[in-house]
Amino acid sequence: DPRNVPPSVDAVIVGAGFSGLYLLHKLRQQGRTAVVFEAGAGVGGTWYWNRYPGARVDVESLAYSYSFSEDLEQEYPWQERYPTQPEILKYANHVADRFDLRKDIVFRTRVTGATWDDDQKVWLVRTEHEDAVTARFLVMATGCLSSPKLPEIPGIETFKGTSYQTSRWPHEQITFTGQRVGIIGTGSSGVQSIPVIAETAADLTVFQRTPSYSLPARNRRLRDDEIAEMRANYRAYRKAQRESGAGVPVVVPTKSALEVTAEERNAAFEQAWESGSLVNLLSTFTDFATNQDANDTAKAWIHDKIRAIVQDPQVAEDLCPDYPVGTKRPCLDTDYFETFNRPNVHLVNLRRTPLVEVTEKGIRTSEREYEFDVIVYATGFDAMTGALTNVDIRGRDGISLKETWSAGPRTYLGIGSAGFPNLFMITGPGSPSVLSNMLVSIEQHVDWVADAVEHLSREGLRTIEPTPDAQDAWVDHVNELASYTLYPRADSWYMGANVPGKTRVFMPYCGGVGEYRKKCDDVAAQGYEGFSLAA
Ligand code: NA7
Repeated sequence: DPRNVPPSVDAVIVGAGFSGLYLLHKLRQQGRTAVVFEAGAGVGGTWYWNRYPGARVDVESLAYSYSFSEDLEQEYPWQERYPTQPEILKYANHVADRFDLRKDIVFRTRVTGATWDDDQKVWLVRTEHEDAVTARFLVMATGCLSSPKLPEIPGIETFKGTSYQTSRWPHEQITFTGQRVGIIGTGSSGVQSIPVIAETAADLTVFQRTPSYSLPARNRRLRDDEIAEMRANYRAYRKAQRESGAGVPVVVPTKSALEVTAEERNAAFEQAWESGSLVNLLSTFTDFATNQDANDTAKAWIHDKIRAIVQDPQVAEDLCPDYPVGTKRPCLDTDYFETFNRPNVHLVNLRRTPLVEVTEKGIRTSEREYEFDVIVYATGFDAMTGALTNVDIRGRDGISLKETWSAGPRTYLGIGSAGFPNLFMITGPGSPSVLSNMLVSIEQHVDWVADAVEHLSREGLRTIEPTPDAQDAWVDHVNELASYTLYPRADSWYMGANVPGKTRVFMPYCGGVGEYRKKCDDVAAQGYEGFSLAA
């Protein structure tokens, strides 16, 4: 891994996850020069960092994979329905090797700032190692859930035992045998790791602020026949993915949850529960995401499931979420609720007894102190904007992206932001991103960005930048769509509600990846309508 930092390139790409890898490949195919800066020591982004026990994707492998190379699609030997983090990381490494990407990636290098030079029409990009690179384009391929956050309680550094963060998990094998473990956080990372940690820990105490809706994943090894069938139909399947709502084709619902009998409704929920697929649950009925009464039927049904699994009635009640189903990111699990029946697992409801501090010995709530050998923080991310605003990005006239977004992110299509010429975001706020199969959204954005770059070059143009009017209209549209849904009713990271002081605004575009793609394609077809292009 010799550091090979060119002084000047067509594009600086920040991040060597699935976005950065594909964009590098794509730009190279166009004959352009690019360098990728990656903070980690390897490729994979999210899947490089999130190595906690039980980490898995919750979209099926055959769908959560690149479609740009038919050879890759036909040859890659996926093992599991929902692959583990090591299997996904192996895939990312395979792609990096297969397309010879590493030679243009500079590892262990965090980008700290980027300043637009309006005379030269270039970005000057700086890194933590004092590299300085000029680039015509700056592409933030930094991921949506990549800037970790710890709980905002005092004393975290005083703990004398061992602390781990799920999103910064050590590379060596960690064992919990004989140890007293406390874990804070019950989002996907908590829900996936708790059952695995519980298997070996002497004792596991789960600190829960908000319970999650979770479905059994019914993970298993893929069968040869289903792989063969997918490979035979991949083109049609990929097309269906791109036209779908969430990047995973589903049977589109036709009925309201309120127009069918209770039996019919329960049968539909049961089928979704048995299928081990989140999108199946979220698409049982037409009005699931928009009508509280419709949503309440699913909520009550899932509460009954939890009560049927969890033996202690108080623990079961504490595990039942109160917000509408789907308004916070639901989880897929393996034996999550069952784990609370183990004698070595305890649940602390932080709504009753809030966290007060971390002490030398463990964790103190308003009720008492708990002593641990290990504390695990599964406390999530400064989602969607954190990785963008952590870099000191200065656009036209030195304006700061962070300051410009202080009242919430403002983008056009989630791809660009007014005042920041030649800056592209892959799956930025205002795009479907986290409401979709990320691979589908990533490929669509990368293709769109590469086409835009090609267009500029063909037309002899140097800059592209959203107009303030187009951006205002897009932000309004994204907000309006969200206002038709139940999403704003939950304190979710979609709303920025998990980060104290962050402005509450629903960040992703919730109109579906199919509609969104059409809009992006139309914009390009109209000569990049809503962007100003200049020589
Ligand atoms: P999430 O989903 O943001 O979960 C973080 C969890 O940590 C969640 O239960 C939080 O409770 C909890 N949390 C965060 N801060 C605190 C404090 N201060 N006190 C107590 N509890 C706290 O992150 P994940 O890593 O699990 O999953 C992220 C995404 O990755 C997931 O949605 C999938 O898309 C993949 P809260 O809900 O905020 O009350």
